[in-house]
Order: sequence, then structure tokens, then C-alpha cells
Amino acid sequence: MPTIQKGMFAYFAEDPEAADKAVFDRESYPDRRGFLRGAGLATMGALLGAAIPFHRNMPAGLIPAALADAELLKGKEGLVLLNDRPINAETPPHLLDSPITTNEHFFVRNNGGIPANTDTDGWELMIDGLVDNPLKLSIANLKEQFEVVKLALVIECAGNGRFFFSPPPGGNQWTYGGVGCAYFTGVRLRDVLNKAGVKKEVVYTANVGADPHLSGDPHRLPISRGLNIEKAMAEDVLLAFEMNDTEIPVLNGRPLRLVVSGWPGSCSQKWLTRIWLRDVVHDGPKMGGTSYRVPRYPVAPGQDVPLEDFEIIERLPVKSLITNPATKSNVSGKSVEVRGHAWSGDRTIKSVDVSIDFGASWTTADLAAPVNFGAWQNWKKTVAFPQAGYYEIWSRATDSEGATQPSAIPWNPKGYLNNAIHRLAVNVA
Ligand SMILES: Nc1nc2c(c(=O)[nH]1)N[C@H]1C(S)=C(S)[C@@H](COP(=O)(O)O)O[C@H]1N2
Ligand SMILES: [Mo]
Repeated sequence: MPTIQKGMFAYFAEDPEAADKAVFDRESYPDRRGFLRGAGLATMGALLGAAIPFHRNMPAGLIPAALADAELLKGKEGLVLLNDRPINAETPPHLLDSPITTNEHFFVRNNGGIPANTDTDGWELMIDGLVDNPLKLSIANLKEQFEVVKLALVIECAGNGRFFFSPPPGGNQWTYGGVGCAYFTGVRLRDVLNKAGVKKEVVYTANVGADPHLSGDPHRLPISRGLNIEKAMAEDVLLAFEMNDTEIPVLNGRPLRLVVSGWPGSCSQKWLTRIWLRDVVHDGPKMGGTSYRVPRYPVAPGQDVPLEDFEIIERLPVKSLITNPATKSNVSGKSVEVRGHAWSGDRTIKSVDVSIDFGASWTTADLAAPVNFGAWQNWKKTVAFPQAGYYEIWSRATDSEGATQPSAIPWNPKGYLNNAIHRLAVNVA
């Protein structure tokens, strides 16, 4: 029985012949152990709503494609699965239309597996390294010893928009939906760090979660990123134990996660168990090489860039998203209310402009203030179409420092930071 190290999707996309052989070659499964039969087969048939004529060819452990999303994304609604191992799923923009993203609609980006135990009771967070008093805190301790705050915060994967780069960088092919803004309840990381007493040599945090590495090796971490100590001390960086007034979904890091709004989502460590304070820039998995890093200078598409020329991504750039109407939808009537959100790491949004004539002219949308610093800002604008036909609706945000979304951004090797204006197509009847 071959071990499939990658997700089905990645495996089939990269090497369809080898994947096909590994998954479907009957010679590979001489003993047929683990194949569905009897009650299991009947149950599977019932779930799929039909018998499976070729069930004898179905490899053990294969999740029927029709069920893959439902099984892997329990508790999620309408997400598009980008990879099943590790689980990665994005939200179609029209499902991000509400001012605050619901737990069901919040995207999922995993680098490894999911911890077997995600119980609140017994969970321990360790604060150690270069501190005066190392701390071990339960979630109850966090609630008792520190001020509990609730903030709406944006988490966006730095690879959101990767799909649109050419030549295509490897990795999850996020289009628009690797982003969400939810209410997170927790305590400020800085209050906890101050209680531990940060030594003056500290320059970086090292964040550790409980998720297992896909290799199964218990000594390997799938990802361990950090924050420079200035950002770690920012007022809106939370250790969160609730999301939208309820438990954080397991897929989003229950029972404890960091939330670092406006910085690469990878800074928001899920299933958080340890923050280790260091006197060097943290060098955990996905801190080095090309991970969450971009070249210091513009490069040509496909260009090889020496590793020493990459720098760590910090704040994410200004961006907007159109959440109504849905792309490729039919609009009846002469006008539509265009709605969406806009955000910019560590900044606020000054204005959002909308165009229906391929950017020849722009009108300013009504823009709400953020519910708190770190939240995205909702905007809307009713636009009228002069006649029936094909239109593109474009949105472009400008932030408090005057930075505006470009029409396209230069290529980079891993396809990060795509903050090009959002474009969608509608047919006006
Ligand atoms: N422990 C752990 N934390 C993690 C990750 C992970 O794989 N493991 N992925 C990171 C990345 S790359 C992103 S974009 C965000 C996504 O958060 P979400 O899955 O709740 O949407 O979680 C971050 N925190
Ligand atoms: Mo990410």
C-alpha cells in the first residue's frame, strides 16, 4: 500500500500519472485489506446517494471526491477545498459579504495535521526563554489574571491571490478568499509578556503550536513563526480563546491561538502552547528560505533569486474585496449595490473607489470606520449601468498613508502579497 505524502489534489496536479498509478493501480493492493464491504459499503453508498459499481477498485482510505469537502471541512459552509493534506480551504468572496465573517465561513490554512486533543481543560501555555519569570498558564489563568478584550481582527494568508501570478508559484492556489475578519476574545499578548518580564536582549518571539508534522515525526514542527518584539507588544495582538463569542473552531486553532491582525496569517499561530522569547530572529520552520519572504528588490517573472536577498514579510499591503454581487452573476435591473471590505496592515483605510468601465472612471464608495483598529472596513456603493451587457466591477482602496492598490503587482517567487485591485464580471440583463 503506497503512502501518499501529499494531498490528493497536489499529487494529481503535479504528477497525474504517478498519482494515478499509486492510487488506482490494482497491482498495488494485492491483499485488498481495508476495502469497503458489507455495512461500510452500504453506509458509503447511502452517504453518496447511490451504489458504487466499481467499489472493488476503490483504494482503502480514499475519501470519495463527493464527500471530501464535507468530511474534512466539518463545521464549515461553502468553502472551496484547495488541498486535503494539509487541509486548506478558501471562502468564495460572496460568502464574505457580512460585516464580520462567521466561523462557518472563515478560511482554513494548515501546514500540518490537527492536534488530537484540543480541549480547553488541561491546555497549557508556556512563556519561557529570556524572561524574568517563566509562566505556565491554563486558559482559566489567562481569563483570571489578565484583562479580557474582544476585537474584530483580520487574518489574511500572505499567499492570498497567489493563483493570479504567472508563472504560477507552487503552494495553495488561493484566489481571493484566504482572508476573514472575526471577533476574537482573549487577552493581550503584551500583558502576558509583561507579567513574565521580557529581558532587554529579546528581539523576537518564537511561537509554537500543538499541530503534528505531516511526516508523523513527533519532534518536527510543521510551522513555528515569530514576531519582532515591537509587534508582539502591540495593543491589538491577542491570545484568543473565543471566536465570534463561541469556541474557536478546531480547524481555526481551538482552544488558543495568536491573532496578529494585518500581518501574514502565519504569524497567528493556532493551537498555541508556547511562546519562547529569543535574542535572535526566530529560525523555526517556515521562518527561513523563501517562506513568507519576498525579494528585497523587484524581480522578473520566473527569475532565480539568491536566498540571502529575501526578507521577512511584516505588515500586509492595502487591499479591498468585493463581496456583492457575486462574480459571474446576472444582474437584473439597471443598478446594483456593490459591497465589500477593505484593510491595510497596521493602518486604516481612507477611501475605496469603484469602477464599472475598466478603470476609466472611478466613484467613491461609502466607507464605514473600522469597529476597532485591526478590523476591516465595510464599504458600499450603488452603481448604475448605462445599458445591458458585460461589465467588470473593480474596487480599489487607498489607506491612511496614501498607499493605493495597483492594477497588477510584480511577480515574486512564492506568490505573496497580491494586493491588485479586485475585479469581477457581471452580466446585466
Ligand atoms: N499551529 C499552526 N498555526 C497556524 C498555521 C498552521 O499550520 N499551524 N497556519 C498559519 C497560516 S499560514 C495562516 S494563513 C493562518 C490561517 O488561520 P485560519 O486557518 O484560522 O484561517 O494560521 C496560521 N497559524
Ligand atoms: Mo498563510
